[in-house]
Amino acid sequence: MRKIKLAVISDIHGNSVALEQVLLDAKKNNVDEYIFPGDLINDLPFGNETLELVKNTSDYLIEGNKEEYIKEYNRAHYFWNNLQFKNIIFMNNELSKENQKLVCSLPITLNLEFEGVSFKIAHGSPESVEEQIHKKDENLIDKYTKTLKEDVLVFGHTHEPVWYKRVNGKLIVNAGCMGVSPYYKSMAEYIILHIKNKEVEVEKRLIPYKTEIVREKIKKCGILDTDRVLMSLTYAALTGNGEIRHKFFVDAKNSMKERNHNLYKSDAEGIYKYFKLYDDDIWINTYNKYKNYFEF
Ligand SMILES: [Mn+2]
Repeated sequence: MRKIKLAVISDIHGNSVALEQVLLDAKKNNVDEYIFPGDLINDLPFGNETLELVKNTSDYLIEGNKEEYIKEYNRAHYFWNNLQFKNIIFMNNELSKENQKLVCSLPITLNLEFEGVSFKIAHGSPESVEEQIHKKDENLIDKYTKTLKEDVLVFGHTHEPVWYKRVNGKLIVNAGCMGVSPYYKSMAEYIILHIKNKEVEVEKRLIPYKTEIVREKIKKCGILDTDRVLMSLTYAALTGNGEIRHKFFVDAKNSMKERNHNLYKSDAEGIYKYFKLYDDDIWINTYNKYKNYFEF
């Protein structure tokens, strides 16, 4: 049987600058097939560039929660006034008609087979784009490996560094976060799966790229006129300043608790059900508190 290499590139989040370097690295490594398990676009505003690269590379694409937000915005039956939604609305308006159509028609999961090994590809979990399976979630890992029909489950979404385990006779792989990982500085993470004789080996790859280019593109594209907060938080993550981003969210969450508001609207459906929503004044006040540490 032939040896085959699969690149899995998850959670790009619009970081076309990092994606270019990752694709070059995969090409150098003679990768045969590419799989993109969702969150292709949002939070960085380079969605069209990202989707052009992705479309020209592979047909194995699924949606993440970020694509689901664009879909929901186009269904248009919620209020979209919160500052946190500015980023989604900006991206929706920037997307070409063709890319918007693509984003709104992506499948939720994919079943693939290579050289006799079967794969289930999901964003969050096989049941939901929003569910998170962390490395420590033994019960969830047990549940999904027990019910899995395929040999391998591949997903992302949690933005943890890459991890994988063999449980209940299955291989479960979190492919990490290529575009906005808070665990590295100016580095993009992805994996290459090596398949030979029905065995799968996981290789983590960490690829350097220039965050200064990302910074200049953010300044140029117009997003800062509508959203400085999420851009500052995102840029902090990819430049190794995850600590300040973490402090921001701890503070904002505490402020919400003090007001006795829930971050989720438990009686709502769609985006309001699973989007962590902070009151606008808390969002802005917390940003102002840490402004000196942020890039934008
Ligand atoms: Mn996600």
